[in-house]
Amino acid sequence: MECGSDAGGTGPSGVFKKIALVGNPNVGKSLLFMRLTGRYVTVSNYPGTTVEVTRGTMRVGGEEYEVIDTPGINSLVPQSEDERVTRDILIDEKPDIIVQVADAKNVTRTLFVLSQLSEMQRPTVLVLNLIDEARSRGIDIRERVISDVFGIDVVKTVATEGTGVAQLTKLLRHPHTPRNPFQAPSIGDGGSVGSAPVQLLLEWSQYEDAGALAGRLGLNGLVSEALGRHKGLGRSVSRERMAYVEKLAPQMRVESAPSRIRWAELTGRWTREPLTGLPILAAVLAGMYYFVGVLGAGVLVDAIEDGIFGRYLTPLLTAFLEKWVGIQFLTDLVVGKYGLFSVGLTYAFAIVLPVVTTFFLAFGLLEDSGYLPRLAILSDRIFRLMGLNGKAILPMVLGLGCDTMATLTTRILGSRKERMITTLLLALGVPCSAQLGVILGLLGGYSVGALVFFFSVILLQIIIVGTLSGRFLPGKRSDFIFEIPPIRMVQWRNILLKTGVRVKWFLKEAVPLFLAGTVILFTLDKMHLLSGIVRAFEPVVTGLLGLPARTAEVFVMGFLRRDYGAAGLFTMAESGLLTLPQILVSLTVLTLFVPCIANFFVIVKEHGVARALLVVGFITPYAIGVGTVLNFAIRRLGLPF
Ligand SMILES: Nc1nc2c(ncn2[C@@H]2O[C@H](COP(=O)(O)OP(=O)(O)OP(=O)(O)O)[C@@H](O)[C@H]2O)c(=O)[nH]1
Ligand SMILES: [Mg+2]
Repeated sequence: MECGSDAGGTGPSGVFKKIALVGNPNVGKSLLFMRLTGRYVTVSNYPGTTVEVTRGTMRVGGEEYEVIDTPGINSLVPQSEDERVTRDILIDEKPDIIVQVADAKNVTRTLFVLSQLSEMQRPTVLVLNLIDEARSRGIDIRERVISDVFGIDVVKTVATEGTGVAQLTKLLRHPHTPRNPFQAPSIGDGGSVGSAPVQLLLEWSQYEDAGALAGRLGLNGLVSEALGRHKGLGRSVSRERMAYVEKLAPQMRVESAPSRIRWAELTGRWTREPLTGLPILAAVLAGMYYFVGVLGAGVLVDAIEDGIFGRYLTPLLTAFLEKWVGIQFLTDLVVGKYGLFSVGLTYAFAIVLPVVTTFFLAFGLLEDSGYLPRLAILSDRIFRLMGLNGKAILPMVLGLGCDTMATLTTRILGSRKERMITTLLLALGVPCSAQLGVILGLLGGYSVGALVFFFSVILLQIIIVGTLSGRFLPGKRSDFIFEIPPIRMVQWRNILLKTGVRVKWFLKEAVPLFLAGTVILFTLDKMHLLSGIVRAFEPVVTGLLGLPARTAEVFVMGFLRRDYGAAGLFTMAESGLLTLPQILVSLTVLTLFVPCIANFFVIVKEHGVARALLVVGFITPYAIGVGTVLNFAIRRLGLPF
């Protein structure tokens, strides 16, 4: 369901001791998790890759441990849903060892989290990762000083190369409980109740019931009393902690001149300035189009669909069934008009598979280079119109990979309103990888003008619905705080691995639904119900949308999965059943149309049944409305290209 993510594994039995990997976003926690446990998790170059917990196991000194990979945090005081997950693991699962993974380039952020973690009083090891990047920027960390101040072991690693991982495993045998050197001046000594994290509890009390949190930590009444005494000091404690850390950081870092010109930094800057950023964006989109639309949906689909399937597999299978089996019903079921092989498997393997494979390869490259989050800065102004901020671009762009996964990623957004709007816009207007590939292939075959026209119509809907919901939905916009990752040399191994996992997920997820859809169509057709359904939809499909009545079948397919519907349109267009205006209208309706089943269930999981039904209840008539307007507009005014 989660589109190639690794979430949902039950993990070990819970009898093992636990190690939690915790730290700032995008510092290499998941990569380190893979190195330690051998279990696959998604690794990408942007904050918010991990929004759910994954568990694996590793051996430390002959003993088995459960290792937990957590979402990144900027602070132990959560500002979004994913940060809360991590904080709650620390409170409720009381890990036996905390491994803080940190970005060696950013000592201040590292120390801020470390100073909060040290109040939890669990054995802790600090991993300074990304040492290679720190070195090339001339930053050296005096790990001995950190080790002395906090009383814990510190190890330097380069997770991409595995450097330092063996050393870390060794240190895990005897981890030390940190000392907490930070005393908030506004509380002074009066706040200390043994080793209880009173300061941290006060910080939490700004947003939550600190008494309840203390209870979950198993702390006694003395703590509640201390909290009562210092009520309202949470904000001062946070401020003082920051000031403390900022004073401490320079003692722990030595900076020299960077070792070489940072081309990556320059490119990174160019991608963010509108003057250079927009042409770069156009180039990226064109590259995507050639790779996915022309190579994937054109060359590869032709080779597989017409070549392998059309010339060899289908005729061979048909001949075999006719000659050796000789049961007409069976022949129809396998290779007929709604045959499991001729439609279900052909759509999946000959049309959608080449498209998703090329898409995921290209997308992996964009993810790991660090390009995607840069779009956040370019688009901040537009998103502000919609009651969001640029941070929302990340789930929106990830939706191009898979709307289901992207809906989960909305957890990185700061407010409930932002999550709801983004979820709605994802379900409404963001075509997922398979569908997008088919669209590129289909429209690209006509002209670039057709593509630009189509995406303008869709973007316009996103902006209209986004702006209206931004204005009328209750709630607020959160601040735009978003760490933009550096442009990085990509690791091809990671991209290939990620693509492999995603393609496998696609096959597991989509093929059964493609087959089920085909069986439904086959049965309806055999029972002579299909023509009835097509007729029932005729007023809408033919009357309002100006499409051939048979397109109703495609929309029925689209209910199951939008890419299944898109593949249906693709074959209809191939057989010359649709004109260009009809292709544009049908693709628009299908794109705006109901989210796929998996996406629907994730919306239910994240926002409840009522809101999920509301989303669908709004989107379906809206999609038909836009299709209708488009149909009449094109008829009246013609196409603008
Ligand atoms: N150069 C270099 N890149 C690294 C290193 N460790 C991780 N990376 C890259 O950093 C990026 C982030 O890695 P992840 O493992 O996804 O980071 P994370 O901490 O799990 O991120 P979130 O789940 O978003 O909090 C990826 O592009 C990695 O390839 C390292 O030591 N050196
Ligand atoms: Mg991660």
